[in-house]
Amino acid sequence: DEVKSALVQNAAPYPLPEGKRFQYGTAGFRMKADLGLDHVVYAVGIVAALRSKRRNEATIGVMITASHNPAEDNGVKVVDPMGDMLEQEWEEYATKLANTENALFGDVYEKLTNDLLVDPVHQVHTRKSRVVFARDTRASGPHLIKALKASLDALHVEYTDYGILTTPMLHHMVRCHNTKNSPRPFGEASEAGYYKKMANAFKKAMYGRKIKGHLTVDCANGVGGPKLHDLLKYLPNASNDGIDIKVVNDDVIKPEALNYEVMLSVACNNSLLIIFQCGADYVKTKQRAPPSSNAVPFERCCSLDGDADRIVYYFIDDNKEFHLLDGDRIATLAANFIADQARIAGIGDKLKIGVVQTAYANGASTEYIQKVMKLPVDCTPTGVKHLHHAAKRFDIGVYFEANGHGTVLFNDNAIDIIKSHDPQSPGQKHALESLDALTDLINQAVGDALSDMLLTEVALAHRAWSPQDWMNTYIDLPNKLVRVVVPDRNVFKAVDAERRLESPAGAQARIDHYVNLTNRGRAFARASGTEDAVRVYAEAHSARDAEKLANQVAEVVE
Ligand code: NG1
Ligand code: ZN
Repeated sequence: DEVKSALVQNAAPYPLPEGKRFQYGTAGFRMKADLGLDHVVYAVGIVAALRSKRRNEATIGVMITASHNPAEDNGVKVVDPMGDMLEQEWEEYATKLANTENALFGDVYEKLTNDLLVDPVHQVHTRKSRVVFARDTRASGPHLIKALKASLDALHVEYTDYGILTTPMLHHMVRCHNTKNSPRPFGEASEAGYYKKMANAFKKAMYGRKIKGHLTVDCANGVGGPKLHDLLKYLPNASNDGIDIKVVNDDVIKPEALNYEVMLSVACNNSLLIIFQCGADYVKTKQRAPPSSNAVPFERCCSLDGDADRIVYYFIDDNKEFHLLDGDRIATLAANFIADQARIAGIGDKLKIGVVQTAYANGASTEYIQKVMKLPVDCTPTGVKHLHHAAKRFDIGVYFEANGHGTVLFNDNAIDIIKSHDPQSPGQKHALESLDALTDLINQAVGDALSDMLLTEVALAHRAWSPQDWMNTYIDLPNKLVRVVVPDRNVFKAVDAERRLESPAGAQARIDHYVNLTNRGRAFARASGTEDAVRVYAEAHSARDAEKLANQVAEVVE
């Protein structure tokens, strides 16, 4: 019929490259942008349209980004109605469509329609699918958006193009659209709506407290830069009891600077361009500040990644030594603050508060949460969809990956208790109002660097903590992460939240052997979900032992 032939026709400029196999992974599809990603994006338009129909015309999101990866890369992922990641079962349909030749798009679409939308509720031709989409600042973005629109047009999808957004802002828009008429609307589905919601919540959550000194934010020369500048227009500034933010690495005019900083060095009449990396991924993996950073000792600094869904904090001490406050630290700070407010508000015993981590969380953070904060900890496989899912099992679930991707989820029970509890004192009232503001300040759809940054600032201000005070809560175990290139990473099958290898046979026993010989040793190996490699993590009481253990485990998998 008409739709089938339009699907084939509109695909013409976006052929399936020969000899490539695409797979929807932890972060959707991600690759060099000019190696056929436009074909993949075209296919993802079809997935989004089908998904919208399947969910009774709910609005589905499509985000074009490759986060912290190089500027030549790009990627695409689908956002489900509540702003979470595409349901796992559908990753397979996305993979199937992405590997479909243009001539067969009509047939595969028809087959998926018959398989997925058979019941009469999903009247394929009478009701429209709804999709919203956005992209980051990468140069390949506009061309990919064109490919996306081409398939959406073929299917007569009703869509909104949000232009350039951070990934979490797009998730926010999706959830706003789908909760418009619900008892708990998420907010206004516009950029201004997003900033206003966050700024108002920030003012309320601060409760007149002051933030000491200023915060330097490295935006990785990505989309977070312009969006943070916009957000600042809504936030009270330093002269107004607000927040004093210094924005660095906010150049999006040169898209090739994404995740990099370019410095001009002039010496002996020669000028030289020096290129360094920046952003959250660099800071976390290299354990050092971006080279251009000129922060003074004990000044708060943070880095976002290329699409502003990850954040890590750091500072240098008076010996210029670097100290990282990563996702584990943000999780403990947030959980501690929220649990405290709940106790002060008199609702602590009514709420089940917990923290969700992955095996990459530093063992010292896990011990601190369990033994000092006395909160339960859950461990899930890598990838935020697993953490997000597990966090829903708590009334208030705090989840973060060590690399700085995470958020806090409040379930209906928690929100009802916060909103309906009758305060018995001004102290209880303040704490309840702070908690209520946090439910808006925190982007509960997905991990959001801008939102997590304000949450961190609020928590530090309430405690009157310097970054050093925050650092002093526990001492990280020395650790080492190595990437091992292997002939076939698919032979590595991990179990028990990826903490143990089930195959190849015998590998785990050898890892256990080395771990048992190490003081406070813990180590694991797993196949990466985003790169063609195996990752080895090891920690121990000393840096030397952690390194040694990592090398021993790397030898086991090599
Ligand atoms: P892989 O490549 O599966 O280890 C990486 C990160 C994850 C997550 C995903 C998605 C580490 C060790 N792994 O996954 O935490 O962020 O990318 O982007 O940092
Ligand atoms: Zn990212």
